[in-house]
Amino acid sequence: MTLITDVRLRRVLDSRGNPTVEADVLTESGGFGRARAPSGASTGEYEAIELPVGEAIATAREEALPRLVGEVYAGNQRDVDAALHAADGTNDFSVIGANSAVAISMATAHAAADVLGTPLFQHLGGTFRGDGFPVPLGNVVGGGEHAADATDIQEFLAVPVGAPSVEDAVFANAAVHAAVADLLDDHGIPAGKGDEGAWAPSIDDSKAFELVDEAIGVVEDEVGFEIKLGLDMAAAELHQKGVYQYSDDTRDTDEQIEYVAELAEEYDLAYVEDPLDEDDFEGFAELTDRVGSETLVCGDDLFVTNVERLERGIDVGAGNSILIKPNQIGTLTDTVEAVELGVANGYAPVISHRSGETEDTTIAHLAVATDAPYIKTGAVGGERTAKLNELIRIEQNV
Ligand code: 2PG
Ligand code: MG
Repeated sequence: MTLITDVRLRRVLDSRGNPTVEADVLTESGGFGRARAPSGASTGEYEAIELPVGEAIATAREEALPRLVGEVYAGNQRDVDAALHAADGTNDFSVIGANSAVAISMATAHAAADVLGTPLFQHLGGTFRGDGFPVPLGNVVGGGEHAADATDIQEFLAVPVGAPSVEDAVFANAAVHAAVADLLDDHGIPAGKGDEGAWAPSIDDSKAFELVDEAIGVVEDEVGFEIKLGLDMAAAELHQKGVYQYSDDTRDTDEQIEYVAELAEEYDLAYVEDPLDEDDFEGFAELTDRVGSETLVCGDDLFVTNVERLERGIDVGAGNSILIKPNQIGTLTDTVEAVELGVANGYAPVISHRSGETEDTTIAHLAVATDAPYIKTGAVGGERTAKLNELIRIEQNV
């Protein structure tokens, strides 16, 4: 039986050295699951609420555990997540914290998979899931909220669309990351790394385009398959007083749309995330109209993994892709509902890490379980390779 018999919550470290919530879930038959909440830096205004860790743990113990322990079967994920919602009582998890909620929700899924003796992706995806694997988007140069004194655009991503396997794709992204380092070195440009392990040199966006484009070309020649360029512009962070404020430039909405459309054309962008502010559904729609046949226009801060916001986007044609972050919405059930609504309406789901991460591998399983075409989880660094290496293992074991 999968009746939940214990939930243990504790404070552990994330990759930025901040505290985050870890949950252990135990079941009647000896099942065990463990998961950790990630944490964003460029968080969307409409995300579920991450509470200070001590408060999240205390209120979850008080409000959620009595509704879970001895009450709910770990194998019934919808019941587990409904209990978390009932314990919280708000629509943004502001009482027990989305950080406690997501850790418990994901840990319970791990415990249920353990009871069944099946890998998590199999438990979540079931026997009739597709047999595809997600293309990893690898962050190779970045700035914005993820590094001081670096690019305005938050993430320059390698997108190995032609890779014959996840393993080839993962190594291609690491090779682009290394090739960027060589080029920086050739140009005498020093660079540390940002929160997600991407290079964070003090260069402007146009120089970053030049270097990443060249690095991708070098690696494409080596590996013999196509690698494209993608971006997360995290434009809500640039948007101030009605304009997009770059280091050396200011763009109004029309100019921003024009700028992104030109970039899409010039660099043959496979992917652009959050090219406009998180409230600008119309701007997203206009850009999607212009470039959407060739480029995925993805809403992260725009949709925040929330079906109501996605429905609004679907109504006006804003974007053709949705970023999926379980901690933006708080439970696996809500997360999968956002994926399903997206897929049903032609929005490509991109399962994503956060800038603050742990060694948790749940999103790798979630991406395979939902047959997502893309996963965004960095290129290098232990908390990123935890997911990438798990994808390689899953690919070899199915
Ligand atoms: C994003 C993410 C992850 P953060 O904007 O997509 O890359 O960053 O977790 O800081 O929101
Ligand atoms: Mg983003």
